[in-house]
Amino acid sequence: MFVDRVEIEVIAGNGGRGAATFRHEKYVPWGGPNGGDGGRGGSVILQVDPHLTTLLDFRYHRTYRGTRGGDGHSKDMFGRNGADLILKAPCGTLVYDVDTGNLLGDLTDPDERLVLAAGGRGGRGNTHFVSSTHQAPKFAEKGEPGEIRRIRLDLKLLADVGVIGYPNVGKSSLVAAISAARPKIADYPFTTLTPNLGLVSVGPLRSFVIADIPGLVENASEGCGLGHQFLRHIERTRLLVHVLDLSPTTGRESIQDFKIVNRELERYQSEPATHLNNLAGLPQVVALNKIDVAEDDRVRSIQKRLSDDGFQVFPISATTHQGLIALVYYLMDYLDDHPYIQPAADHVYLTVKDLPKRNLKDWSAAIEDRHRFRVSGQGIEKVVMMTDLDNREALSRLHRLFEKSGINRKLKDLGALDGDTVVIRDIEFEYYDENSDALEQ
Ligand SMILES: Nc1nc2c(ncn2[C@@H]2O[C@H](COP(=O)(O)OP(=O)(O)OP(=O)(O)O)[C@@H](O)[C@H]2O)c(=O)[nH]1
Ligand SMILES: [Mg+2]
Repeated sequence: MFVDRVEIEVIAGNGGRGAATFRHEKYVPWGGPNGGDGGRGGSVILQVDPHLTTLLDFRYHRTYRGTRGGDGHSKDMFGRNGADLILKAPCGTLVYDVDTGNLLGDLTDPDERLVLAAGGRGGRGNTHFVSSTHQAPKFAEKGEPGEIRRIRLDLKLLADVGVIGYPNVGKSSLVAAISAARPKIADYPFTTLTPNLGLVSVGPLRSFVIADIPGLVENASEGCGLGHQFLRHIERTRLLVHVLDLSPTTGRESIQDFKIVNRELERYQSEPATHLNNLAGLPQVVALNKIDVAEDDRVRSIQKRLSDDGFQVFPISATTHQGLIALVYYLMDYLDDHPYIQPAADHVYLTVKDLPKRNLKDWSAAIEDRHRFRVSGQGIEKVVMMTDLDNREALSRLHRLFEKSGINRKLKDLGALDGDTVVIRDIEFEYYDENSDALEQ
């Protein structure tokens, strides 16, 4: 089965907890703090596996998690880092953030990697919280939560040459005759239901990848036949081979078919709109197939007609292999003369690392209800989630931070009264005026 679009959820591992421990030495009953940091949570990473040609594996499993980081220990021992989860995808996989619509990356090189969700940092042990006024902090940080993201994987196969044409004209037969691929071939339309890739070797050193897709019929853009859905897989090719059937038994007019297919290419809209090729603008060569059973006069007249229109035309037979060498060498030479140029991106490629840094100053406070306020902001939410709220010292440190960052002042301006509820993420705090020391007790 061929799957070229999936949506998954990726959840990176949380960082491990920092330790809040103290040295125990002989004759030193209460040594200094020695709590080690928690380990980093495992990230979820997508990596290209050049042997894959489909996203099928993602069909059966929708949520992927990195491992949690280990907790820190006493004696300054750090927790173990969580294992990264490496997911494999074929070359040509475009990665989108479902919620923002941003293109996060376009994986085109073998073994290329992209972090889909970064693991959380480990919580710091209590050694980090020593200050001149506070020599023995009895608290440590909890680990940073791992990133959670909804991701769409969108495969657009990478091939050098695309084979197009009306159904049953011999597209798959051509690919089978010149490459090692063994696509299904049969004497009825829509034998090919999903794209096939074949590697064509030209002499000992040169080769190119050819893609065979299902046939196109009139009004494919409106969903007739198999519609336009597979055309995206030839968007990244550099040239197309348009196959026409010249056998007398089809009862079809080859030039007519040629026009129909080209009209459908013009109607094709890349979705989502990308910087990739406009199919109608790709160079085309024409393969007049089945010449083993065609009338010579007809071959000559169609060849002349299309040559006059400026096309390179190759009379061939995928069955007897007549004319294939000339076609293959032409394609190879064309590709050598027209190297693939990564199109200028009209998208911002954002990797997780490029995402805006979480800023403690970047928060907002709003009234949710009469006695209920919400404070949001990635930085402040993260600090709250990493604070061990059961620990009084840790809590008072958090309270000082609310004070220092101006959050308390803002809440007061919004009309917060003692005893009101302040929500950060899903954690509720009780508001007290900054002059009150209720939280510091
Ligand atoms: N005589 C003759 N028959 C051919 C030649 N090439 C293909 N055929 C026959 O044409 C029929 C269709 O071939 P396919 O290769 O399946 O055609 P296709 O264009 O891939 O068809 P779809 O995938 O259905 O669009 C098969 O019966 C082939 O054996 C040829 O050069 N000569
Ligand atoms: Mg076919």
